[in-house]
Amino acid sequence: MNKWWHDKAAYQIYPKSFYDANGDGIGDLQGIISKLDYLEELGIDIIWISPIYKSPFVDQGYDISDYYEIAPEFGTMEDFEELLAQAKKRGIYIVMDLVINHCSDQHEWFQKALADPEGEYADYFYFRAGKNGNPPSNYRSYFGGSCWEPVPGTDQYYFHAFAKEQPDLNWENPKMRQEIYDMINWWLEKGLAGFRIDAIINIKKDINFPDLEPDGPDGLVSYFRVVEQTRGVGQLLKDLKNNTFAKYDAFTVGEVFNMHEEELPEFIGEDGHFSTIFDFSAHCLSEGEHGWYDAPDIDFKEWREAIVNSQLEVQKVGFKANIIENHDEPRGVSRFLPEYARNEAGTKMLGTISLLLRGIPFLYQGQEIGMQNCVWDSSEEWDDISTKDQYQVAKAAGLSEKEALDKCARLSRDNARTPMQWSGERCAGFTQGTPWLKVNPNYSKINVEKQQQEEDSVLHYYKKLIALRKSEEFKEVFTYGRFAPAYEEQENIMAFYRYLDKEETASEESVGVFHKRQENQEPASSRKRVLVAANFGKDAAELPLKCKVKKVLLSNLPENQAGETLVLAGCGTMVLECE
Ligand code: TEU
Ligand code: CA
Repeated sequence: MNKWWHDKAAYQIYPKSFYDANGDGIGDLQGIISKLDYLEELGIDIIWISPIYKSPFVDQGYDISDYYEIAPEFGTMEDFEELLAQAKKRGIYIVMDLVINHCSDQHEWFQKALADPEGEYADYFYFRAGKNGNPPSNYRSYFGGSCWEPVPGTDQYYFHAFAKEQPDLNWENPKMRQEIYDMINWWLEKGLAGFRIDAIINIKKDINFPDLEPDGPDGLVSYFRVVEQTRGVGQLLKDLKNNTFAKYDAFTVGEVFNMHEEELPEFIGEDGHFSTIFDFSAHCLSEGEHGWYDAPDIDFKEWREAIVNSQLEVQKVGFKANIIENHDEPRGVSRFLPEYARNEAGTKMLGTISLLLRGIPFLYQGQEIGMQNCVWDSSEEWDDISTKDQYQVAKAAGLSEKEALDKCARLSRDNARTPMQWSGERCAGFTQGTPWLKVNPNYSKINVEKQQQEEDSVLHYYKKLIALRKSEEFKEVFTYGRFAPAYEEQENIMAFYRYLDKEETASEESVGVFHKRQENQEPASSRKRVLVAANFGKDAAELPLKCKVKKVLLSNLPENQAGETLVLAGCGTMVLECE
């Protein structure tokens, strides 16, 4: 069945770094409101805003101390309601971040739990006695150290998968669940379109917390491994959906890592737990065995294969949300493009692939101008809790300070969190005050104002790309059209067809009738067919054309040509309508 969000383009805002309207160095809600016209012009339909709830900001708002309050750093509830109304006027939907695996240790529930370990709020969390002076189990939290934090003056510990200031909520407790459901419904009543759901796979625990085989010299095992072995999250997710999202036809996008692949239909099928989940298959390629310090660089062929495989699997079932980057990931241009391609042409090429894949495109703030990783001169410049931990891990593994800095700079979450580059003015026009995080020094070259003036800028290209995807003529093929990889035998080419079969109606296609794996299938009887091709190589490539070109829909370089053959300049990309 077709859904209202299938053909939408989404944009993630990291509020702290988007735009500071009052000069305190921190982005805010009024800042977002003042940029709505910009987003509308870009062609954005859905905005996901990273957490804006009250928080001590140990993990930049992913540690919520009051789910019903707006953080004063960002503004007031009135500002938020104004944002909703202003967005609505422009036909833009607002999606908030839902962080319900854990809350802040400053949340009233946790404070009450600490004050009365026998009381009802203790059961909102996981408190357990230690084992012979050790924590209850040997799990390493995502941000380093044990998952168990001792409660002073007792033999008890509490569980946290992330920072110790982010105690995990006990999802086995129906009372706790009901409080969360009430909160979600309260926000949906306000007129939210839905939620991006944080770290949700973690909510299911094996409440016996068995020790597992250690995977590091600290004698601990990554919590990632623990989650892999945990079953039964589905029941919790069903309950969550039925009590909340389902009643509002809300759009939900799950942040789901290490799901069991066979569960994909349960997650995003017709009646799935979520509308969609992010596709992290390319991002997972740079997972290090022990941390960021031993993380491999991206290899083009592996990257292509990861995306192709994911597309082929997902289209049998539903839609994933496609991203190049987000607030936890380095900038895509610096990560997925070879060095020679980290320029305007390469940036456009990467954007073309990402936005025309089958799925819901999510842009991250600054992606539309091709923002890149920052140059970090010292570890002191970092704010992010995860980066700081990874830096320590790297040094503990024997890397020098310089080596550890370089390794962590590649993957630091702060790369995506540097302030949005609005102009060539002081602090990239982000703030009149002192920005809370370093501004990327390349802002004089890469900024919105400059790109608005240049006709063939990355920004204008992104506008065209989104407009093409949403155009009356091509909306159907880009939304519901099948994906079939092309030119996989070519060294440096990432290419695919999107096509609509003659017999099928769009709605049949959307429910996932693609049972067979369509490897390199040349669509013979399509009623609409588009070829998207990109040359990630340095030199030009000439490819045989297997279809007759009806129209060039997009091209990033004047040297690209589509005639008898397809000629793509180095970092060239073209979008062609085929006969
Ligand atoms: O991220 C969940 C997640 O799995 C991350 O730990 C990811 O692996 C990590 O960022 C890599 O360094 C979500 C949020 O997106 C993230 O910003 C939060 O820090 C985290 O949850 C805790 O809420
Ligand atoms: Ca501000």
